Amino acid sequence: MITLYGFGRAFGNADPSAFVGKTEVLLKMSGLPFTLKRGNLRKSPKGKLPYIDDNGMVVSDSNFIRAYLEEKYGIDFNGGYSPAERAAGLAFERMCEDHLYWAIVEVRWLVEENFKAGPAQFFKTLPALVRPFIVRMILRNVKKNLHVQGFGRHDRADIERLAIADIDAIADFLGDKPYLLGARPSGADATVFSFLHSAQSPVFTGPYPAAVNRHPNLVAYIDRMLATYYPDGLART
Ligand SMILES: N[C@@H](CCC(=O)N[C@@H](CS)C(=O)NCC(=O)O)C(=O)O
Repeated sequence: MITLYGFGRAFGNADPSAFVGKTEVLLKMSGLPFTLKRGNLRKSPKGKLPYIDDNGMVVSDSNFIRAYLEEKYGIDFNGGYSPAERAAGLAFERMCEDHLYWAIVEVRWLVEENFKAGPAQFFKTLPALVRPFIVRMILRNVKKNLHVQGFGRHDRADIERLAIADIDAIADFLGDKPYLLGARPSGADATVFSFLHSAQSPVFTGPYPAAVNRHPNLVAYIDRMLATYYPDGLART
């Protein structure tokens, strides 16, 4: 039995981390039995979530989890698409994971009301005495990461322009196809759906929910993915 370690349901999404949400969809696509558990960053081999434990075999990072499922269980996430189509899918995945992701981090962690409505919840269980100190330290780290990545050097309006261009590009590429690459879902949908659903979360103020919702094809796509992979809703299974 495979156990997927994530952060748990939150913000109307499968997980506050779109990487965990992506991995959950990949596991659902695979048809393999799995359970979800709350992970501990200190126990994660790479200090991040998600990771899986498959009868003692621990694999971290959504991309390596996908590769593991392909190699160990012969799961085909390619959806029968051509190499060129899959290459386009991979480019959109990378755009979500390494570009759009950082705008989502910025709006959730550095906009005060969003931080209070969202990430602050993660620290509720810390003793009140040390909580402000730890929160300040973590926020400093988030800012440092954004600076190193580059988005932290732009003002918010410019970050928003970059991220909205990503969302618009996904909408343009999706067009009237049911799934990113065509009539059938593929591994790229696990990623693109999960990041769009994160951007769409109404818990957070800012332009991203509207940037998703003004594209009827993206809204329909998210709803289609939810209906397919979460037919019982997002209650914890
Ligand atoms: N490349 C990784 C990225 C995973 C990742 O960035 N996870 C974040 C949550 S979105 C995390 O665990 N961050 C905790 C930390 O950096 O301390 C993957 O594809 O799984």
